[in-house]
Amino acid sequence: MKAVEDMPQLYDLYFVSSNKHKYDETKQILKSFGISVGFYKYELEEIQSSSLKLIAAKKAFQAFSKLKKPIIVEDAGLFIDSLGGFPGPYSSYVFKTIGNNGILNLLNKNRKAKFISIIHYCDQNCSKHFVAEITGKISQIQQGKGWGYDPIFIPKNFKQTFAEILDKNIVSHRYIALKKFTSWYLHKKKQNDR
Ligand code: ITT
Repeated sequence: MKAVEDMPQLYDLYFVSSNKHKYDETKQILKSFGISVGFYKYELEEIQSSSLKLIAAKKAFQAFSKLKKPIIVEDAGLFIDSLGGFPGPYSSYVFKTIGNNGILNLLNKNRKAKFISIIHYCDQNCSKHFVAEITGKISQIQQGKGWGYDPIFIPKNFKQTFAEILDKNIVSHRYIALKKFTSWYLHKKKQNDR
């Protein structure tokens, strides 16, 4: 188990992940909703499943049982229409193996794709998930310097990839899922504070 970033400050909520890019985006998005979130960098075991929801739920239970504090985890994936939804739940492995050029080499005319994000919250009393997706298409070549699939994903109504646009954190799958989480979480906090 690695150290918590930003210690010694303690947070009411932690994002547990091995992926610092996801944390950086989550931190920025939640900050815009007035929520502070700490980072617990941890390699969560990812079960083999075709269901992002199930993968996210298992990650959340692992994370909570390690940290014993309110946590969120995320399972995200890129789903490409002409590849029957591939890489989907295998997005992390596929990125590490064939990468963006490997994906580009598999595609022909139909380039429709979507990103899905599942944010899963867990504390000692409660377990809840929030789902979001953003549709778009895969670019012809890699464009821009971003992490993961950002240089090849062009969201609907945009001409540039996630790696090139400044607005990623106000339109992305992660933003939409975290926005849903936020309205639930703030309501729950208000009720608990009464
Ligand atoms: P944790 O499970 O430890 O949180 P991970 O990197 O495995 O980290 P995911 O399973 O959620 O996270 O995501 C799978 C992969 O999908 C991720 O490694 C990236 O390559 C890609 N990905 C997810 N969201 C992305 C985004 O917003 N932009 C670009 N690529 C993304």
